[in-house]
Amino acid sequence: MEVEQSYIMIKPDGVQRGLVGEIISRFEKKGFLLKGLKLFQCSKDLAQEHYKDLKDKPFFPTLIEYITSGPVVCMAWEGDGVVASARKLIGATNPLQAEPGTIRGDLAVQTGRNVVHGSDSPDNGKREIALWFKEGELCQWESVQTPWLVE
Ligand code: YYY
Ligand code: MG
Repeated sequence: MEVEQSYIMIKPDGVQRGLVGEIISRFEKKGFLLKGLKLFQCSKDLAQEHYKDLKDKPFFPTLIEYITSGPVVCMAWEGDGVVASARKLIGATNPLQAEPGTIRGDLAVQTGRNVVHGSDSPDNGKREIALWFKEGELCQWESVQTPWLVE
């Protein structure tokens, strides 16, 4: 069976606020495997494709403006259950409702500046990683930690 992957992205506010190390570290410490990582300035077209399910929402234009307003950090993380677990680590969409201990709960206050994205299903994880990463940008490697993380 294919190993599950999630597309995690530090949004422009997270980069500008110097939260890149802090956010990456939460996924590293949890024990997921980093398969891809880059700092990237995305086009309007790519942002619109990424958020296409939200294109009829009133906040769509400001969301696209925000996501394209500066570089983002694109990441592919792998592991059993990574999609749902990453959503838990990230916390609720509205940072004021996100639990303390989550990334948004600890580091953000507004929905429109909620510092990080995480795929909402394994299928979307696949779709988003294919959208944001080119062929050859993901690394095939094994972590020495794996035997100490999984039986
Ligand atoms: O998956 P998640 O990021 O938690 O929320 P989505 O419902 O997929 O919305 C994507 C993105 O859109 C959200 O992170 C902020 C923005 N947004 C907004 O600006 N205003 C809303 N009322 C809802 C979402
Ligand atoms: Mg979403």
